[in-house]
Amino acid sequence: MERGPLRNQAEVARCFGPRLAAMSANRTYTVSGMTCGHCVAAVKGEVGAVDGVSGVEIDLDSGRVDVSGGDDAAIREAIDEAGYDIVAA
Ligand SMILES: [Cu+2]
Repeated sequence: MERGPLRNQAEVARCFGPRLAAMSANRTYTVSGMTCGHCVAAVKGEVGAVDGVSGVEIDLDSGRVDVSGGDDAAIREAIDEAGYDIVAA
């Protein structure tokens, strides 16, 4: 009989390891053009809808956008989609 739990754990790590790593990554972007709470909400909405993103924190004054999880390229696209420019990441 196979040692189910151990084998499963290894399989889970192999299958989901990279995905879990991507999902738990924290990224910071500096975005220009956000001038009010509506801008913040727009960026938050677009970025928050990206696959794998579990959290978005935005500081309006500095333009700092902290994103938990998700794919870098998809996050950049979402910020662009919301109508704002990334000046640093
Ligand atoms: Cu605004």
